[in-house]
Amino acid sequence: MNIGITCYPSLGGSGVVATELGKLLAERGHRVHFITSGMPFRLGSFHPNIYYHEVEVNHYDVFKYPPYDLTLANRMAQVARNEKLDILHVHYAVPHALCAYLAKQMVGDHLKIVTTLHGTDITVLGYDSSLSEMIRFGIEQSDAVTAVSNDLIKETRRLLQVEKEITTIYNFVDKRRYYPKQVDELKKRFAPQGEKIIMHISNFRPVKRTRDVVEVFRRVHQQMPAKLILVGEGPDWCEVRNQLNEWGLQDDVIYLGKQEDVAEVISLADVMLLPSEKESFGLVALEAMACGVPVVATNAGGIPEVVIDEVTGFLCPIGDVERLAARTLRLLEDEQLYRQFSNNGIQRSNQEFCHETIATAYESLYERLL
Ligand code: GMT
Repeated sequence: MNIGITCYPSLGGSGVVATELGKLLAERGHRVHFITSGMPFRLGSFHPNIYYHEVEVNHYDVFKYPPYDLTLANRMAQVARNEKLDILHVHYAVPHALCAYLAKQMVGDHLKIVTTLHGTDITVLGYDSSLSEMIRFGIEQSDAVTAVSNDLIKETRRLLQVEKEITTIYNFVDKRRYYPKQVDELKKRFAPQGEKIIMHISNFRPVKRTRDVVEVFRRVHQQMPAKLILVGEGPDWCEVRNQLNEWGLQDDVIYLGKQEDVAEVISLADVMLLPSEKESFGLVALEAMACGVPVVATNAGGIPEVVIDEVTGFLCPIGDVERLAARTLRLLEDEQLYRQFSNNGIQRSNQEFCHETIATAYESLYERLL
């Protein structure tokens, strides 16, 4: 098949999933055309079945705002025509589903549109009345719609009153790259006295509740020698840093910023902390499980579909920092429980979220549409 993929190419779970899926489809012999505003950051090395079509927005003085959405739709139509696309798979509804709809109007009905909902495109933007009509329309006009969790489907119906069929296709990890890595030497650099390592990875947006990460770490740190590794950057990053400094914790915090080889980094952690307020799936929780790192998270959104409470980690109510800290300590203090959760996580990620199974699910969906 000739498959077009549009996603946000910079850091973010939806871009990661879209890119990794494209790579798997290319490995399976499909020709994959990325139509994006920049090179998807996890695209990696050259593959003869992968093509990249940049969306370049012109900045004419006459426009107060550069018309990115229209340029994208135009580029989608060009690529669809030139490369004879069968499928245009867009990740994140806004504005991609609507751009794909416009492209289809330009090239004809043979182009099938698949929209994958990822989370904040519904759970945050769905509340925005300046966008919600457009999101609903984009979803309704797609030939097929998938969501990354059952909870996200429920939220889509609740917020947007969408009636269209939506199928859950979970996110995945490529188990050839996500497994417990040998990082003993590296670990000694970050935790030279054998301190336990708590890790948080996110874009530091308010929905991630990064202040709770600090609160939990402070409590754990009072009870045992521990280090906090923070990966990623975003709007709340400064506040987090200030708070950690104010509490005198700065010497036990490592800021890694944005990282590409997350499998290596995650393997450093003893616990992955994800205290989000909203999380349609929680890709980082899955990546942690695959690397044998138990997860302490909130029971927000789709997280319980990924992390099984008391099996692969612990789930706590949103904002309950006392409990999040107590659960983290329990895991770190009980070696047998820790090993059990770690093994359960590896097994669950391999069985339920294996890259092969999920790639086949998307492939079958495309075949059904054609
Ligand atoms: O988490 C974010 O803010 C980034 C966002 C994105 O668009 O990349 O992530 C969403 O999609 C990921 C991939 O499907 C999911 O794993 C995240 O749970 C989801 N984020 C939220 O729902 C907040």
